[in-house]
Amino acid sequence: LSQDELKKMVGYKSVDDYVKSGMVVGLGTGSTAYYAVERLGQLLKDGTLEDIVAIPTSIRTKEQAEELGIPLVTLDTHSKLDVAIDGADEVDPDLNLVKGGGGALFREKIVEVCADKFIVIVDESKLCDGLGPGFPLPVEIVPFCHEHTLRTVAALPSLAGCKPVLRMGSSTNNQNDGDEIAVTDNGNYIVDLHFEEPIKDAVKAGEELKNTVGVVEHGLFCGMTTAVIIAGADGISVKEA
Ligand code: DER
Repeated sequence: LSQDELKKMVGYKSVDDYVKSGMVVGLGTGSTAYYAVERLGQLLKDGTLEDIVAIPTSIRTKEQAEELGIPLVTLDTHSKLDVAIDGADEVDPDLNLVKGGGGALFREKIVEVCADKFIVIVDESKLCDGLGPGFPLPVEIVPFCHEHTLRTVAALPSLAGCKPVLRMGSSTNNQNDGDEIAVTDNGNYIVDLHFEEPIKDAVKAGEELKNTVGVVEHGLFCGMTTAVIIAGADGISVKEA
């Protein structure tokens, strides 16, 4: 099975297993979450699901959901969600995550912290023993004096040894494929922190990042995951927190 087929499997299963009629559903961002949104659109269209409202975590997810006719609301009218479904860039054994590879980490986190259940959908390539080396940690920062904030973040004790790279080109991936600074849906910049060794204490690192003036949000999603649906060569497995 290709990686894309694995992503489709977990995307569809997350909606089949966790979304019921009448729910308020958070819609994640990225190539795996794309399939969960597609499945929700299908089940609404064929009448399997009814009376659903959804909250997108990025402009591109909002556009995909609109095309599928999924009724959309925002946190302003719906501060409590029944379930949110999203992908991840890395999942450690405690189900802590690195997210933000697609540049949507702020809107993802503000939505997903409001969900009773947060279901993470990944192919097995995202599993790791420790967060950091497998995928650089995205941190959203304000544009004002961003070099100063980049240096300040890189010097944080819990992030010792990281190499900060200001994301260039498209904000939706960290390929740095352009000569313009990438800008998020919220008008901010992203610094991707590259690590040789795993982050020792992800919770502490997250706290230090949030306490740094100039940092809007970071891609460490700790203690938020309800369950991870993992598609691998030998089938689908579910790990619950
Ligand atoms: O940017 C994000 O947070 C995405 O959810 C990312 O973590 C996973 O994207 P993928 O499903 O395309 O790998």
